Amino acid sequence: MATNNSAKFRKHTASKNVSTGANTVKTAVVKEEVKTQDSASFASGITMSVEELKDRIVHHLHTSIGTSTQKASKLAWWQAVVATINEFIFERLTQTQYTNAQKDSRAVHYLSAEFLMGRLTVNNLCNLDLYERIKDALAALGKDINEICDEEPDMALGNGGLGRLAACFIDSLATLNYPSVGYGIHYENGLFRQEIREGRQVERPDSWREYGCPWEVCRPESVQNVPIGGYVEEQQAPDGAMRKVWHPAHVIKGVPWDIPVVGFRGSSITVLRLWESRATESFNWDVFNAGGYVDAQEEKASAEAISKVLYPNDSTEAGKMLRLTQQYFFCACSLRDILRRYNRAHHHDYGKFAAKNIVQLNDTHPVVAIPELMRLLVDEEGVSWDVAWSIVQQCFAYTNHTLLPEALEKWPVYLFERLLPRHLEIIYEINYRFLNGEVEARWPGRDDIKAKLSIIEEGPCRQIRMAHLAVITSSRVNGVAAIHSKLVKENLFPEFAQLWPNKFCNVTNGVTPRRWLLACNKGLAELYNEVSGKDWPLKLELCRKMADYADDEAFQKRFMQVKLANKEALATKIKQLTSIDVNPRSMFDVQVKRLHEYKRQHLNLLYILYLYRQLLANPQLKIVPQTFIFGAKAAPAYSLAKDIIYAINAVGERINNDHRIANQIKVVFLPNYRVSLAEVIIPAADISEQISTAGYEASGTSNMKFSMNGALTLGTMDGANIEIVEEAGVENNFIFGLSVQEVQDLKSRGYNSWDYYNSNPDLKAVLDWLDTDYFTPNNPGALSSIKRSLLDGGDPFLVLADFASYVQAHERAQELYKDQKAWARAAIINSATMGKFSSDRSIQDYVNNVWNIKSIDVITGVK
Ligand code: 26V
Repeated sequence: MATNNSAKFRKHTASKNVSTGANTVKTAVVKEEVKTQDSASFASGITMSVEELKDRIVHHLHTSIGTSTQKASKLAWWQAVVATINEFIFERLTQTQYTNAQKDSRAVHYLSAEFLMGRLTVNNLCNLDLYERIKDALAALGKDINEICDEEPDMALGNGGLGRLAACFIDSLATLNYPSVGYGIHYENGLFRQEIREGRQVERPDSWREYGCPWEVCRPESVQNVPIGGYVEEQQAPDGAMRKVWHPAHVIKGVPWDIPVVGFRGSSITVLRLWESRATESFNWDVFNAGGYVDAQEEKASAEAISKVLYPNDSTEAGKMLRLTQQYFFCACSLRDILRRYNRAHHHDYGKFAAKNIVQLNDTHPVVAIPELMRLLVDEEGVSWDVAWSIVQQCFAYTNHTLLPEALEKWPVYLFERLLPRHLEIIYEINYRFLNGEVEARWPGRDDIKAKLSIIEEGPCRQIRMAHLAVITSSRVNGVAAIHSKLVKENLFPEFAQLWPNKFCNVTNGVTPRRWLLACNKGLAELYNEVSGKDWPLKLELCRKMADYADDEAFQKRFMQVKLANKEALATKIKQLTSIDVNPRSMFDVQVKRLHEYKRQHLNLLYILYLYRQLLANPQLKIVPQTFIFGAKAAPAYSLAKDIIYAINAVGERINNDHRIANQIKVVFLPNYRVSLAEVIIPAADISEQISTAGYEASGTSNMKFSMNGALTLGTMDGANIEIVEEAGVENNFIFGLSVQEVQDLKSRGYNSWDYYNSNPDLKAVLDWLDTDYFTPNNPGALSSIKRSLLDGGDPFLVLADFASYVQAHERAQELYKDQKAWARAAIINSATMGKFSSDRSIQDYVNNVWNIKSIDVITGVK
């Protein structure tokens, strides 16, 4: 390989400082180097041969699964493989837990209502360095590893970015040996399964553990009881002091299920502990004895309902009560678990509690943990208010993941009164002390500021602002990308930032390179092994070495061969799922993410319509063949989002079957987008569509995964896109559209989308097309809700304002794609420069700036 290309590489690195016109903020510098393992401990330490592993699989097929090699289904083979891997995992789990208990150093508890884990088999095999051996062992048994691993259902216990981030963070915590536990909810049904019927989304239940989940272990010894409902009584203690006694109406049982999360090379195992709700036996028994069998069943059903289903992100009123119950339930179980572990070592002396524990609140969903910990310490452990408040303030930190007003959680006071009467009193007390203490001291007599900062929002329906409670209490508050953290501080919480400027910080998101490169893109991983050595999954910065080969034609060819193979695999998947034929040599342009107006899938659709019109108007026109690939779930009650899915399918149907355009463009909507599908889609993308209205996408994380896998970003200066192009070079991506500042300016000047409609004939033509029956024969107007929202609805996300610039970005992309060498160069540089976006770096930023914890070497040999 030629290496004489440093001049060009220098050109690319210089571009890090190219001005982007957007407000960028430098992220916190990683103070401590991300820890890597000694290369002497190179592999996972598992020495079993292929032959031995083969025997173990057969052994488990016989003794754990109870079947034979002749009879076993694919599912049974998969279960036997998992049982084989679990032999190693459980041994290491015991060793990790023993070590952590011995060291008794500060641990992080990551509280998240969502963990979008996806599948675990391939990931665990790669992290344990067992993938190749198990593949060979299965091959020797006449089985194909891909087919066997395809049996595993996705653990879809999350909506999207926030839940997947939690899953990446758990992976990094395990890999970096930080004492940690992930706490969440053991939903019986994850995010709905999406079917597409006649172009429309239909939601179906997702039962990921219908036939059991072989990774999880139930821990009956750690069951917790959680009180709920009832009333509060004020009692006088023998010493004359007044105290509050809560008489709950019910007690719910929390049953913990542990899922071991394997760090890279099996370094340590972090536990994901998910709580399942059950009815307590005692209650059932009493009702049963009183002759109320049916009542007892009802009680059982309502207790079990708490962890039944993950709610999709939407702003409907439906299920509010149950949602709050879910949040309280898992927080209460988790805090009891933390206290139990602490008290085992410290005998109810809370002097060191904050030194030993930090709780990270993943968005506002677990914020009810704050009044719950106050209640446990003050009411149940007899700690004074001031001491408890000081402990609680040191223990909590809060991450904000969105600026969307409708997504900032507020709970009606009446709900709290009914469900958590004592917590409501505690919240009032926290609020009273805050408003009359710090706020009054800073802004004396300013009732307007008090009203603005209060935890309670006054109005016809008084509400509790969970984000305010989180900010007031937490030691640190962070956003998830530099631009987002700046907006959190300056636009969302400006007065709080004036009170406590140092409380606010940024931790740019990251993704685990183990799942999102090593496990899902074996071809590219092999190239990195050659160029950067085998430590890159631990130290993603090492990948930068590949940029040295960006101009090497032989290397470019190999890189593009890997991409082509991935595109062929995706084309096969597309055929299998949709019956659509796509050309793997066409440019794969991909937008996969939740459907939301701010993410602007409809901007993408308008461009496709524009391109299609050009082709119809000019039959001689030869363009770069393009395949537009979408994947997106819409919240069930979000009707415009569902209409956009329908429109993509209707337009796709027409285009894909229009022989006049000779297959120059294809449009594919892949149903049921989820982690396991992302693992096939992302390695195959040429273009990554990241086209949110600037200022609305807090970070985005698929943008990082796409770039790592060698896609070029076609996107706005929003969220982490800004930092991605800072690393990869703006000239190696296609940036378009208004900046955050320009969006703010345009909105304050008064935006009128009709002006864009009237002055751009192409835009007018495609919007008018939606009103006809061209795409929906015999049903004119079936797509017109999109046009209505963009014109009569005022186009709240400035789709029309960015349309012309978006078209130009696409034109630049096509120009570059015609020059495959130049394209390969840009793709290589994108992939090579994503070191910053490893979730290991994010975790190290949290450790340095928020958590103050130490990594621990696991003591081996413990039985
Ligand atoms: C919630 C809701 C609820 C009401 C209706 C609309 C709506 C829209 C979005 C959300 C989700 C808010 C939290 C969330 O998932 N944020 C995502 O977090 C990712 C990880 O930090 C980040 O990369 C994404 O940019 C951000 O949208």
